[in-house]
Amino acid sequence: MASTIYVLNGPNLNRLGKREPAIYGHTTLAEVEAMCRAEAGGHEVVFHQTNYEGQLVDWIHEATDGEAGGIVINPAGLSFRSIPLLDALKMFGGPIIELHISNIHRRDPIYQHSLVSTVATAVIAGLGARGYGTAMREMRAMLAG
Ligand code: DHK
Repeated sequence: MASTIYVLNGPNLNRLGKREPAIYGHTTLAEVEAMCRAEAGGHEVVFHQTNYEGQLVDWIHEATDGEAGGIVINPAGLSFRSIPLLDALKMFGGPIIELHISNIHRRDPIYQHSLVSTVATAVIAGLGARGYGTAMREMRAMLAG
C-alpha cells in the first residue's frame, strides 16, 4: 500500500484567497487541498491547517508514530522562530518538503531565515499555490526512491 503524505499548514493559511492576495494569490486553502489530493498519485493524503503551534507539533508526532512516508509543510509564520516545530520535525524519519507560497528570500528580513529549512529535505518558495502541486510531485518521486 502506498505510504501516506502529510500536508501540514500553519497559521493564517486558512485565510488564503483573501489574505494579502498580492503576495499569496487568490487560491483558497480548499483549492490547495484539492490540488494536493489530485497530485497524490495513489498515496493517501492527510491535509491539515492550524493557527496553533502545538497542534502542528501533534500532527508531526502523529505522522512520525504512524510511519507516514513524507511531510509537505508550509509552517507559515512558525518557520522562523519555532523551536518546538523544529524539534518535532527532527524526529520524523522520512522526507520533508518545506513550502512557502511566496519567495521568502525577497521579503522583509524577518521572513528570510527559516529554522525549518535546517531539517527540510527540500524547500520550495515563490511558486505561488502551484508550489503545493510541485511539492506533491516531488514527494512522490522521493517516496518512489
Ligand atoms: C506564509 C506565511 O503565512 C508567512 O508567515 C510566511 C508563507 C510565508 C508563504 O509564503 O506561504 O512568511
